[in-house]
Amino acid sequence: MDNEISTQPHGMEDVEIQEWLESLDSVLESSGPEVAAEILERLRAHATVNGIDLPFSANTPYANTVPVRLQPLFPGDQELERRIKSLIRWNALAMVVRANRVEHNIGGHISTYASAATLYEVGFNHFFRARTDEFEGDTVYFQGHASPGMYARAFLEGRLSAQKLENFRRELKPGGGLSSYPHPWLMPDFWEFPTVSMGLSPLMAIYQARYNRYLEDRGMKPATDAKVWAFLGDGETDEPESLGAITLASREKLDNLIFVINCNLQRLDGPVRGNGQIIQELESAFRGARWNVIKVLWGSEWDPIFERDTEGLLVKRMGELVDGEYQKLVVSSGAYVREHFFGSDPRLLQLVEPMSDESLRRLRLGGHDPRKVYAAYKAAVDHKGSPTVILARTIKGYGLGEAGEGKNVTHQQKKLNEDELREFRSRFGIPLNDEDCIEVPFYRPAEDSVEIQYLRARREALGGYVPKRSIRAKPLAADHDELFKEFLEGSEGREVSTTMAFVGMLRKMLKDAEIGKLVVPIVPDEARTFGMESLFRTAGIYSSVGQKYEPVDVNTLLYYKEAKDGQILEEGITEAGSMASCIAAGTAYATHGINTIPFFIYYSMFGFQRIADFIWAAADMRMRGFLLGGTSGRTTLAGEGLQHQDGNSHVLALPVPNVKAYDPAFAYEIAVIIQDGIRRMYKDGESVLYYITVMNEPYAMPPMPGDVKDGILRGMYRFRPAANGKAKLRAQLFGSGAILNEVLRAQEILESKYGVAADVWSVTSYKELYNDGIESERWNRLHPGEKARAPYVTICLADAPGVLVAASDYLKTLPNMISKWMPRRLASLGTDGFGRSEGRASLRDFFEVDSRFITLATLHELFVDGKVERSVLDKAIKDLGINADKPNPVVS
Ligand SMILES: Cc1ncc(C[n+]2csc(CCOP(=O)(O)OP(=O)(O)O)c2C)c(N)n1
Ligand SMILES: [Mg+2]
Repeated sequence: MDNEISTQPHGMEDVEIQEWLESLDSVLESSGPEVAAEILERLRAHATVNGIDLPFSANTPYANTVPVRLQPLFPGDQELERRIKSLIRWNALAMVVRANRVEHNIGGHISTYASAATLYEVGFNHFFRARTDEFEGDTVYFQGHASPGMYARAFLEGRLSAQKLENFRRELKPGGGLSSYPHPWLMPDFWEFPTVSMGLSPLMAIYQARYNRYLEDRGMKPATDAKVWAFLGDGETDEPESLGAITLASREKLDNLIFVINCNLQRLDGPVRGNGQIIQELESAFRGARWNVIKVLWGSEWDPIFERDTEGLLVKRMGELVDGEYQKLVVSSGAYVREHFFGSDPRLLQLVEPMSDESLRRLRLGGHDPRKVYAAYKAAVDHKGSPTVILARTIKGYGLGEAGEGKNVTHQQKKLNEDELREFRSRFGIPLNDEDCIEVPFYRPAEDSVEIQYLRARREALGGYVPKRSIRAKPLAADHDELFKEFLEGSEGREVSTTMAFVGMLRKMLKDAEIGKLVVPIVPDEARTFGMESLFRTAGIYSSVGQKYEPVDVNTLLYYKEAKDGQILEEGITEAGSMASCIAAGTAYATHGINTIPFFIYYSMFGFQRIADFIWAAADMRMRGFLLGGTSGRTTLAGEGLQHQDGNSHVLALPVPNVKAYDPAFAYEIAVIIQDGIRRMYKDGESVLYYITVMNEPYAMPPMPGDVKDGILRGMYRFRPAANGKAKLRAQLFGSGAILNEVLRAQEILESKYGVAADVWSVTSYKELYNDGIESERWNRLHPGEKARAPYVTICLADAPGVLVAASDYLKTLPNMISKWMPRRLASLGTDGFGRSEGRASLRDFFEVDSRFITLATLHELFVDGKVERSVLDKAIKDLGINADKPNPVVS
């Protein structure tokens, strides 16, 4: 094991080792730890120079990082805090047990909080500062599965009623209940951060801490010593997102960030690292990433044993055991511990000779000892220059005894039998008699009890209650008509893409008096792809250290300008990290009381497809802001092939209820959507966010054809009616994004070559149309006696004659899902299938979405209706140059 401290290397005499240790001790005593560290460093260098190949290890011994002599005095009333914690333990357990008695299998977790209670209570009583008018407060990400403990505490604090606790996981009961996990969507006055999809919260916490610095560096909030605390499980660290950004945290010197990893050595199925040591593994990962690592492994009961052990035998022994063995030890008798742990060396046995078996059994782990946890937290908040991770050893299901303590099944434990309940009650001294306790009532001491008084006083001293969510930003005032006006006027023939149009709007928004400072452009190393490099110079790229080098392109107009007050978050190649920044920015209206407006622009294929779970969490968190899917459209993004060309994201946006998804074709549509989005989110305070796809095909942007704003926002409007409304052959064509141009070309071909007069509609949002349609259906079903409501699609097409054909750069399912509210059959063209590395024209031929295929689809619909002859179709296929035997893109 690489953390061993060997006492007898290669036959070396104990006495020699002893001398070295003693001289180090004396340096430590006379000159302090810095000098001792300096000497060791010099020794290491000296050894290297002399050819000694020192093995690399990022580990320290398997011992507490804060030595007893540096342990601060515990400032609280330990006995009272223990009693309060016991009551919270009881109520947290009661909540889950009761819920599962009422409704079998409703779920809930007992053992996670049971293991973490001390970690939280020390935080609540001494560290977590609430948000107040004077102080922004600490930000705490609670481990999702520990939520019963947070509810139980809020119950003691008088913030949640017994009724609410009774309805844990039964939120739809009269009077409301409590959500299973932290969900701001469901409990918007309580929870701030959804944490239960494991791995998301550690990454979000890192970017939150970084965003706090960004706001400070840009002068948008005062610099404070507020901390971001993230509580996570040791099993959770296997999620790639958990450790995925830890080097950003150290690079940015985020000493406002503290991770607390509850190392109970277990996850759901069993041990996290039965054959290894998760704590040492995490220590080396975090130390390697230059975090400040504080291990809290052993409780105070161990201190005298360590003190007796002058040879370092104990710490050596501790480093030898694998986690599977440790898991067994913590649930074993004192005699077993003596034999199997201390029994490996007679000298170790001697160390614990004076101790009874019972006192050996009672040797606590560090994470269950408030004094040790306090010492670690204090060291963490005082630490400067890097983020801190606390690795705290605990027992999963602590206190559950036979009902699950340390057992592999404990994660799933939701029911306790009568004996187990009585035992738990007795162990934690809950004042309930044998009879009452098996009913598992919630227990709250009287308001004037010392427990409640103490708990309240502690929270008062720390500024109020945590967690608590409130919207602290004032709504925006302006309408921004002036700002967006120019984009309604078209490009006067100049060919621009919708991406360029958007960047133009962004540039203008950045200069606006009201929102200019609030706009936060976020890009994952793709700004040049989107033509945003001009913003580098004007807005600057945020860097906490400014720019320490002269950029290679300094002599150019658009040089790469990094600045401490830079506005752009250029995150590098991390969509997950960029999304986490976007979330921090888009929830700052609550977290900081600042209406920052994120515009996160990325390669659309790497958005919903890659980081959908973060977007889901953002939606739960009531994030406000804009996601921009750049280079979107499976046939519009040419050349890039199957892994880049996005025909999916609008389908993947469907499930997120409060995401408004738009596939605009023209600059004015984007302007209308963004202006309205800012109003809805930042003026009217709606909990929605926007997904807008922008494309890279340049074409002339037309002016807005009359007042079609309402249609743009609701999902469709007639863009260009047929020239000859009296023609016999009629059609309605629907297009979205860049494919609308293909539809317009088809309109011309149909009119000039086939005598078909077609109206062209721009469909800006199939999702909006779909939601409106299902809402009308639902209302009609529930109100059969009242005048039926018609979906917006139906209203739009009420008098629209002819056959119906839709084409987009996305899956055919989008138009299909609204077709039932259309007056007649719909033919849908779309880009189902894998993309290809090809040019735009070939791609549109391959996916059958170009003007020729739209023309053919229209003629075919007319043929099916008996309006044109077969021969017209045959001729059209020939004239349009369509290969009828081409491969089917869906399956090729
Ligand atoms: C992404 C994700 N995958 C799986 C789960 C299901 N799950 C919930 S708790 C849990 C085990 C948690 O173990 P650990 O992180 O060690 O936390 P502990 O309860 O031991 O403190 C799992 C697998 C989840 N919530 N999220
Ligand atoms: Mg665990």
